[in-house]
Amino acid sequence: MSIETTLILIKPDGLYRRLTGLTIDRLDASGLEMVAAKIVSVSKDLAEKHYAEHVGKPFYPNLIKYIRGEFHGLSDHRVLALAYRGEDCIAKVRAVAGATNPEAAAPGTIRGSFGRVTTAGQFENVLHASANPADAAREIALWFKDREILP
Ligand code: IDP
Ligand code: MG
Repeated sequence: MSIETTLILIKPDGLYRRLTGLTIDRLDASGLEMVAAKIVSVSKDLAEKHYAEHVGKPFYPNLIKYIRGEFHGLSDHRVLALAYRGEDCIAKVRAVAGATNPEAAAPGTIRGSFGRVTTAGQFENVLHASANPADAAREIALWFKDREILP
C-alpha cells in the first residue's frame, strides 16, 4: 500500500441531478483527502483524450456526448474535476464508486445509490474514477495543472 492520488470527475448527470454534495460526502467519508477541485468545460479534444482507450467501442460516440453534457442540456459541457489522495486511494475510490453499470453496482455505492441506465441503454453512472496508477497519473495531468493540486 502506498499514498496515491486519483482523478474523479463528477459527470454531467451528477451535476444536472444535483448529486455533487452527496457524491463528495461519500468520498470524504472514505477517509481520503480532497487535494484539487474545479469546474471544467470539456472540449471535444479533452473528452477524446480522456477516453482514448474506448475508441471504436459501440458506446464510444455516446460516451463522448455524455461526458460533454449533451444529454443533460449543459451547453457549457461542464464536469467537476476532483483529485483525492490517501493510502490505497485508487482502489478505495473505485470501491466507493461501485461497478460501471449502475444496475450491477452494489447498493450503498455511489453508482448503486444514484446511477441509472437510460431507456437507450446509456449508463449514467455519476462519476469517473481512475482505474489504476498509470491511468491516474495520465488523467491527472490531462485535467489539472501541477499548481492546481496540493503538493
Ligand atoms: P469505468 O468508468 O467504471 O472505469 P469503463 O469501462 O472505463 O468504466 O467505461 C468508461 C465509461 O464508459 C463508463 O463509466 C460508462 O460511462 C461508459 N460505458 C462503459 N461501458 C458501457 C456500456 O456497456 N454501455 C454504455 N456505457 C458504457
Ligand atoms: Mg475506466
